[in-house]
Amino acid sequence: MVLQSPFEMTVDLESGQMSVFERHVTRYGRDMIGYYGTQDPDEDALVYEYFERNVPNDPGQIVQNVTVIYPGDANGEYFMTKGHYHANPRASEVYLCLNGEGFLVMQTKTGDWCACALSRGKTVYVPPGWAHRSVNVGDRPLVLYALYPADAGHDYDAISQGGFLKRIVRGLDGKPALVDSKRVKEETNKDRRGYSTAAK
Ligand code: M6P
Ligand code: ZN
Repeated sequence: MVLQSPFEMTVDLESGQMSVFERHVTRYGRDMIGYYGTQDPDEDALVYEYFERNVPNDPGQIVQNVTVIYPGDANGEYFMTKGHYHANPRASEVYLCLNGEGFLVMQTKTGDWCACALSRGKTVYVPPGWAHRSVNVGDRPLVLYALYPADAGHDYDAISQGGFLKRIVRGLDGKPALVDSKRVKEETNKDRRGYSTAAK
């Protein structure tokens, strides 16, 4: 076990900008092939990015992360993260929304699901065993601060194979609607005039 020295930093409460980070990951439309229900996002659209403070990969260490999901959609399905289960089934996560409007969509491998609305000041606890994906339904960046155990690990395979049970699309009234993944094609093809392509 590594004896980590204490450290500090600042997080801008509007933009989420961390004063120090070691890891920065960007996800463009081209990195999200197959994650959306009906259509991949424009390949050059910046869908989301995240920043992390590295700590040793030991049980008991905690990673600090800021994720920014940009406004936009792919055929009406709002921009979102890939979503993942933790490879370590004992690992949980806490989210604090700093800015924007969205949802944290969660599910278990036994078919339970939950969608918590996100807005400034809202926190969500993701217990062990729950996959999680954040979705921006607003017209400005959705900024999330998250804490999770350093040994959590990310399991994307279960998501890229089975997908999420529920998806959030722009409804015909222009408002976010939660739809069953199995029905997303019907829902998004009902009336294409109802959908924007903010990413393009
Ligand atoms: C959150 C955390 C991170 C994750 C990031 C992006 O801030 O859960 O661990 O990497 O969102 O989500 P994903 O890895 O599913 O693309
Ligand atoms: Zn996680």
